[in-house]
Amino acid sequence: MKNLVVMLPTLDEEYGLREILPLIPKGELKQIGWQTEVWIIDGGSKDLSIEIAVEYDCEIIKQAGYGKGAAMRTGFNKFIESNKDALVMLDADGTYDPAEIPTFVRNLATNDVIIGDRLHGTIEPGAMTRMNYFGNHMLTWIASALYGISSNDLCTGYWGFTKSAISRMKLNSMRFEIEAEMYASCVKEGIAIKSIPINYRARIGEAKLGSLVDGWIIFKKLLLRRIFPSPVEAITGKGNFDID
Ligand SMILES: Nc1nc2c(ncn2[C@@H]2O[C@H](COP(=O)(O)OP(=O)(O)O)[C@@H](O)[C@H]2O)c(=O)[nH]1
Ligand SMILES: [Mg+2]
Repeated sequence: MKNLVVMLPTLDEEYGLREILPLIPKGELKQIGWQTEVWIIDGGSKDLSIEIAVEYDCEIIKQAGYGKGAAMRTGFNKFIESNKDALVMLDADGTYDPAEIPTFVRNLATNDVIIGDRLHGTIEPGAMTRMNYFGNHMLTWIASALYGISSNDLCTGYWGFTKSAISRMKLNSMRFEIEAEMYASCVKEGIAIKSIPINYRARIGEAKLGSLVDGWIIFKKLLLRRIFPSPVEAITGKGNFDID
């Protein structure tokens, strides 16, 4: 039996967690040879997120620093030190369907990194504002043009990784630019990314991403990593959590 971590960055997602935690298909994963543990990387939730996570036997990890990027790096570090074999991350807000986790895991048998591609999958009505739709396409196009390796959906929050891929990525993002940096780092390290189309649903609860400011930060990160391919200090979450 191999060991899988399902990692959920969480900041006040009681409604999302209530919906998705029961949908994580641990039984189906066991049938295909995977024992699953769910890690909640908590950014200091003040609602009932933690209580719900405890109810569903999740491991609760307090993130270092602030922001989704710092949270993912906290989780990646813990994963590297663990005896687990693969990791699937998805947002805790109900936008991604946990029923698709086994597809990610099956694809990890022959690929190091899998992304859930919303832009060539199904975006349910109301799931993405017009501005976000435009912004996601534009950033994805810019990433492909800058790096010469096509990205299908730069900002997706649904990813699967082998341990080797996570150990090789070098990251220092604090916020929502983390996915762009993961793409850039995979290109730099020569790790191929396979896309699989997924279903993207409307969020449950309140969004934390402010489209314009975060779009700008993502764009700057793409440029920065094109010029300086690795961060100077923080490597996969180790090091400084205060720099931006
Ligand atoms: N641990 C942690 N999670 C966060 C933080 N900010 C956002 N998240 C989580 O990251 C995921 C994506 O956030 P969301 O607001 O939905 O952004 P969007 O989907 O990109 O619009 C959700 O599961 C959030 O709860 C943070 O500072 N810390
Ligand atoms: Mg979301």
